[in-house]
Amino acid sequence: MQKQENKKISIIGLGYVGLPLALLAERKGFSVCGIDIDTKKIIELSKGGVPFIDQEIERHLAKAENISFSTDFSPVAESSIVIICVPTPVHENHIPDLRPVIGASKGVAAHLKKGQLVILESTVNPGVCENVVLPILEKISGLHAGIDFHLAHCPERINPGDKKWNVENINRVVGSTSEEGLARTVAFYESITTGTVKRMSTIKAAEAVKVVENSFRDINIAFVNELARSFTKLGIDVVEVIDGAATKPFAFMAHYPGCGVGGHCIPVDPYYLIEYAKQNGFEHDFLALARRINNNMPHFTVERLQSGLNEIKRSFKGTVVAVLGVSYKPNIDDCRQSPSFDIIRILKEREADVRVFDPFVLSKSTHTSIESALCGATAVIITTGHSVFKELTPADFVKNGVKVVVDGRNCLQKEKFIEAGIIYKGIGR
Ligand code: SAJ
Repeated sequence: MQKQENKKISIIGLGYVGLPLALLAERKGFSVCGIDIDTKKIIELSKGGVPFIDQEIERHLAKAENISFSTDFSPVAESSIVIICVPTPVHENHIPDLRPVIGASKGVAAHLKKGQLVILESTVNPGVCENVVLPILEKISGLHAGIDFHLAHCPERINPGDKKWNVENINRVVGSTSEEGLARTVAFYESITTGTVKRMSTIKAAEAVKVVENSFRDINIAFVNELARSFTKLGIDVVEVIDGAATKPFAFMAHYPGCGVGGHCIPVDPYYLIEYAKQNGFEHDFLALARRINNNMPHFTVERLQSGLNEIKRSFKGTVVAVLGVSYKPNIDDCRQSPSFDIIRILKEREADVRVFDPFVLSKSTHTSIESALCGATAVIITTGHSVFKELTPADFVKNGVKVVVDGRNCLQKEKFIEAGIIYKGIGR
């Protein structure tokens, strides 16, 4: 007989993953307590404010009646299910940083009760649930996994800004250290989502799914980024070729070159697998090479600008360069691991006079409008494909005296810029 959950759940970590999940569970009839160590965030949420730009979340939060927010972990004791959704970044040296997961596990463990189900949604490499989270939960609570409480993993699949796939309809995979944990976790996600919920044979297999799906994306982006560098020498438009290859309805999945790979998933998750495999005696040469290729795209982008400045016999020193875009992908305000920061750093090292504008990230912009950023600039680098940048015409640049445009996201109409006499440099075209 399936244990009847008491409909109370705690969600630890209220970012892009935890907050949509908390609001979905509330809409599906659960009594939810959102827990986060960020006091400012909890105060804002308690007043109905959303700590990042997302109209959908704002709408759901305004209507939510059975949700509360807390900075301390004591509500965990009343919950039948506790879900950990904290970040899993990497250190500067690309070594996984599990401190948020460890901190959250300790917070949960201090209030863990018999019969509870703990689910980790954070993206981790295989082995973290059993070798890091489980020992903390057992040691601090004195309870035994698989007997007194259950531990499961259901990797998050939130895609910020995605209009089609969301927390309510995306398919999930689940693994657990016990049959009861698996059954309860599957039942929970089947009760709140319309997507499929796939049972994995082990919790390690569930952990491996997420790092594999995101490594898949990283290597495919590295493939087209390498093609972009090669085709620049060959004088072939790589975007045209990719679009040509994409007419093949099977065995090809289009990815596109750009000025770099940002975000909290794609440039991070492969390192979790690389490091774990290394600890177990295997070197992921291919994954590591893909990371090197993608990490080098900001340099390549600045080389493209160098090539354009050479045509007008200008050096970087003292040249006004406007960088349009800070967030790591279009029309959102998330700038974690954004390649824009590398490009800005390299330009400053080359002593260019750098301006920055991103309408979604004004806090990191030096200018407050496109016009003010372009006025008097000799060169522009588009680093984020925001819709508002895609709409820019050659006239917007010519009237401000811009001579060189580096299209870091291949989002402008190349031919029109060339016709207008602007030196256009794309990534692979
Ligand atoms: N990028 C490229 N070329 C591409 C695709 C992306 O250069 O063809 C760059 C983007 O500009 C960005 C970075 O890679 O800087 C990451 O882009 P992303 O579209 O992968 O966005 P993310 O990081 O939000 O990835 C999420 C992931 N979702 C989860 O981890 C749950 C990823 O698994 C999804 O595949 C991805 O969204 C998606 O498909 O949009």
